[in-house]
Amino acid sequence: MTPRLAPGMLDRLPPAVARPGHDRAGMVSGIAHIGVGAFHRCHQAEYIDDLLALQPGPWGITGINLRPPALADTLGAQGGLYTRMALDGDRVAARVMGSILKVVDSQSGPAPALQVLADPAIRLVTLTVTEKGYCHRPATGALDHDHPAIRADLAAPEAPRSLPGVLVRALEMRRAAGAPPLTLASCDNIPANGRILRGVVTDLAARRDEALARWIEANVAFPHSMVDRIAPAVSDADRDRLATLYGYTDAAAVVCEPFRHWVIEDGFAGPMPDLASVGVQLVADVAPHELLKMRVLNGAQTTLAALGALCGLDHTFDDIEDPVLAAFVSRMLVEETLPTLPPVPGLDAQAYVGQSLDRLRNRAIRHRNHQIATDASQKIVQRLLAPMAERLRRGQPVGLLSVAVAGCMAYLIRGAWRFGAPWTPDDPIAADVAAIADRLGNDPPALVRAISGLAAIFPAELAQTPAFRTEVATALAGLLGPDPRGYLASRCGTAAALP
Ligand code: CS2
Repeated sequence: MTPRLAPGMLDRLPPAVARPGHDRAGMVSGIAHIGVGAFHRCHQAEYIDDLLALQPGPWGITGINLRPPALADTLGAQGGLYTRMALDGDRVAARVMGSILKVVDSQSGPAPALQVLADPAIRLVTLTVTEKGYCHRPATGALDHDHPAIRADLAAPEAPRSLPGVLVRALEMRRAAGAPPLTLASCDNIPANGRILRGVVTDLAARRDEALARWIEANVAFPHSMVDRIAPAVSDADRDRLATLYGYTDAAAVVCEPFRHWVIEDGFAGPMPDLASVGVQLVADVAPHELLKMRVLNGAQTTLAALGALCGLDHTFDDIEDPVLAAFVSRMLVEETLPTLPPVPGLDAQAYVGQSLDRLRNRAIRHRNHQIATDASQKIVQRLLAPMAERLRRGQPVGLLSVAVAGCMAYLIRGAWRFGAPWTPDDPIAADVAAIADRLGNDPPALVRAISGLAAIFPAELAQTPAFRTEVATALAGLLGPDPRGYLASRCGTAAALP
């Protein structure tokens, strides 16, 4: 039988698999991470593994999941070990990571998570809980007071269900125990993630206890960060490939591209791991880095996912190989997105567009359009709507960004059409859009008016701008028509390139 990855196997790994460069025996955990999904394993946990190899310190990670999946049977059964396969064309760089010391499942109640988070030995909590986890309203960034989990947490603060509720309760416990200051670092791909986290935590705390909110202000840091690495969902084929190549099985394996990047605001509470020594950029202002990444790389991914799905394509690399989609997204980024971006010191923005599109061409990264289109409503705010709003304020054209936004609407509408729905969208506004599409049928101007009236997503300033509504409605009519690809070609001057 093929053996399964376990601590006892570290000395017997095949030479092609790199192993942790540190001794796991004396590891101590000073970091807790909430949301131990593929991204964390490919990103923060790898940087920390590098750090532990370079300089021993109390920075082992305790991984916590507040939502499914359970970790006990995968990472837990492997002593926290897992294999990261960085894929580039035919090349595989496999490495077993040893930075996760233990994992804690807290899906059926907050107690296990609170026990870890309240431990004074924990000095840094990192989080990847997806956009929805913050219980905020994407259009404003503020805590959503009507969110059912937030209401429940205000009614029963000692048994919180939401992420902000769990953090506030943990901070309350730390305060009562006289624990040292703490850094809470959001590593989610949401704009101004540190500010949003600070906002939802302090707002919820203040609603319960003003003194607790003041203690949090004085004792907790919420650095803002930009994180980057493409890490699609792992498939059975990936796990099978690992077993075939290396002769062991790994239920917690992850795959990603070779590229990685982490920029974090230099503002922590108390001692911190020396992240700069492993290539993390510590800066005073993360915003320019974040805007560039979200509007260019993520903007391209969301645009391609929606338009690619409408054109019957499956993966990002299929989309970008299509000359029409590639020409469209590149023109959109260069002509409309780039002029909205503040300069990033030492970086050539045009070259960044080229590098981002090249990353999306990596055929070994099987990132499904439907995966990226999941929760698109939460993502378009920063990826597409924010640059559009800026351009409209300056009186600049938004024809290409409108096509991308219309693509996201068309993705939800086509998924909602009762007969012959090609896919089932997974999005917090999917039910609202389905009700709108049922009521209005194929009437693009009315659809755009109704969908952009969803105030949690579309800022009123944008939704009420006539140029926004007419441009998006024109594009929506084209994309809901019989030939979305032909329509795209007509919008970006590539008709001649059509086969
Ligand atoms: C993707 C991101 O699923 C998505 O929304 O756009 O996960 C993307 O791959 C990462 O942000 C890359 O750093």
